[in-house]
Amino acid sequence: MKVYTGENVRNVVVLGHGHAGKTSLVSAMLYTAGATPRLGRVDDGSATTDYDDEEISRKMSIATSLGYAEWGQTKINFLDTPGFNMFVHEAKMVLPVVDAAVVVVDGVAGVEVVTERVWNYCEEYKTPRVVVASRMDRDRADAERVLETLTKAFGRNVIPLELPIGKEKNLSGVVDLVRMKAYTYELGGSGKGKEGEIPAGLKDAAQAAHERLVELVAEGDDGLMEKFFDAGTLSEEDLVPALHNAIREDKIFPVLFASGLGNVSADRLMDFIVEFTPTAIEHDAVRGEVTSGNGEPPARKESDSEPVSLYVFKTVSDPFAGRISYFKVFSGVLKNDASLTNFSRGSQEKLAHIGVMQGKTAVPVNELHAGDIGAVAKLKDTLTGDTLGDKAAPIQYPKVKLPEPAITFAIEPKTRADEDKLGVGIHKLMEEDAMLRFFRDAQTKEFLIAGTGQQHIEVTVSKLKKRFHTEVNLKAPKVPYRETIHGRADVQGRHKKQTGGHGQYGDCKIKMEPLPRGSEFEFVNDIFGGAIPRNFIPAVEKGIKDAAARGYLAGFPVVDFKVVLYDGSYHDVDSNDLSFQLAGRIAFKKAMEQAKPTLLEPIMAVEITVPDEFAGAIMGDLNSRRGRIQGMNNKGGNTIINAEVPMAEMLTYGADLTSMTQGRGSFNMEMHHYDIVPTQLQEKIIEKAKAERGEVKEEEE
Ligand SMILES: Nc1nc2c(ncn2[C@@H]2O[C@H](COP(=O)(O)OP(=O)(O)O)[C@@H](O)[C@H]2O)c(=O)[nH]1
Ligand SMILES: [Mg+2]
Repeated sequence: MKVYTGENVRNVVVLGHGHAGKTSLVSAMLYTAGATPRLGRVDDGSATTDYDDEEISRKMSIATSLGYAEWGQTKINFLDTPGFNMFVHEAKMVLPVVDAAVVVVDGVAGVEVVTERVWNYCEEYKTPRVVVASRMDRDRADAERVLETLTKAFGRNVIPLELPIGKEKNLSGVVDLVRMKAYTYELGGSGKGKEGEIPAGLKDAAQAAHERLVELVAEGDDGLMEKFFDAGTLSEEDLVPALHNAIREDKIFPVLFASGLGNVSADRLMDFIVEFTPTAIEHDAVRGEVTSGNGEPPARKESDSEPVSLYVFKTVSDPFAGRISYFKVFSGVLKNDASLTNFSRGSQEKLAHIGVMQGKTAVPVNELHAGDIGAVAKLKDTLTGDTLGDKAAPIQYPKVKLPEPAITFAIEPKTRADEDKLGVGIHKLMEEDAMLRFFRDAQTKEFLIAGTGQQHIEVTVSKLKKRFHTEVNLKAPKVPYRETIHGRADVQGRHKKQTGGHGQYGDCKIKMEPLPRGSEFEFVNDIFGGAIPRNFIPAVEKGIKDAAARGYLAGFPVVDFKVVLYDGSYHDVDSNDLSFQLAGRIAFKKAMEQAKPTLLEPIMAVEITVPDEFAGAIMGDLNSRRGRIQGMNNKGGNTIINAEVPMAEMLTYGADLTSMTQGRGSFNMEMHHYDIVPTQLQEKIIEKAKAERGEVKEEEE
């Protein structure tokens, strides 16, 4: 393969709502550029960038994958991302390594929920954007309406650079509004357009749109404004570079039209990317994070002449090839077989067999220059987010911040053999999936798996089965209830066993009182005059703590209470540590009887985003889940609801929200605080917990 230097590379992320046509559009470009022998299709599993088993069987992108097109002198690296709520963090994770974003919208629906989400990601990373309305060959595709939804959501700087020729299944091409030429295609053809004159019926509309474009470009540039006033228009020589700059500076967001499946205008889109989006090295220096001291963070220019450095933005765990690390060369030239330092972990790595990815296939290369993207297999301990480079010039590029997982399930291996394999499989999957968590709940002792939503967890379970031959069952997690007290108590706990031989004797008097939420446990020693010898006092405390951990009402840990030990007695011979532990335990139980015990439940802070039309139904539903609405905001057609809801009511919320909003809602939640369970619910929870525990009653001491 040819060697490309940064000015001849473009790194382009393809983003947008699920089913907008992203993967098909990438396939169309790859085919048109001659990278694939046939036009890959999502529907028959032949799309280059949807190659994973899960993606093929679900007909949707789940992870970001890469492909490249060699177009003229330029190599365009495409990063095809998933557009479903649950997987859209995959898109966010690649923003630090791209030069531009192709935001794909559906020609019928226009802007949708995830379109806005990814647009905001681009704002955060100041990524230049071009919008492509694809699937323009579908029934009811409508360029006017798509443009309306775009300007409504993102403002008047979203402006068409093309007009479609023909509608729906008669879509036959596009008019280029920069150079005022027409390009026509055969639906399902080679993707290479035939240049010609603008059809007579479109001339006026094209002229008007051209003038609007020229005005908008002139507005953003004082020098051009004068020329524009003098001449009433701008020449191509003035318009093209000004437009390039305006796009790079996020002042103008151009809109193009296409059909991925019909392969209309794929060549125009690649021409556009080459001409109008920034090259891979047309940036300010990339800043590292401060690693030591308090000076300026180190920075690197994206240039071949700087020391080599690269940032790993993705990891794939392939059952055959092992771990594959995807990276961007931010500076210097990476040679095959290089030995680099992993600055994030302080280890050395050998990069044998570097390559570039065409879907699932790695194409070997000898070197990669600053700005380019590549992949390498079998790094020892490099993970996503790590920076590697020349030992002499350490730097660490910032990692992408992701939200916390929204949903948790309990995960149970089906057999003993599955149990042995589960940990290994899940940890491999976690290497490639930044939003997957696996842990054991200290209180309920269950293994838990957390992710962005039900489907995310289902995909994980399916990967465990196919890749690691491990089968599991999923269940709603147990709610980690707790117990506490409302009232006070003053009791004596005495343990006495003095029949023959060596006896046991311990005796304590304690007061118990509630503490504010979150205080856990406090123990005060108020013994004067040696009623209990000093060395036995920790034993009393331990007895109480152990008993509290086992619970009183239903076996949940007792929290937020204070114990004052104020009196007791002992026996010179028979008293020992164990006796005082048992005395403490007995005292605790007696105190609980008096102190009005009650159950506490975890309350989650929940943030839900839904299109406005669903807001009413969602609020009503939250009410029925004992939720308390904390706030509501509107943003571009979406309502964001903040609420506090008991965890017990949210165990299946992912699936419920999907069915209530036709998949258009998303949510996030995290533990917020513990609160008292309403009395009418307590009895049920206690009975259920006792039944689960098999009601083993401790024998009375
Ligand atoms: N009619 C038509 N269908 C398309 C077009 N592009 C994609 N599709 C279909 O729309 C569905 C979603 O396409 P896909 O490329 O997977 O969308 P993505 O989720 O944005 O990657 C698939 O069934 C495609 O065959 C198009 O240009 N025209
Ligand atoms: Mg896709």
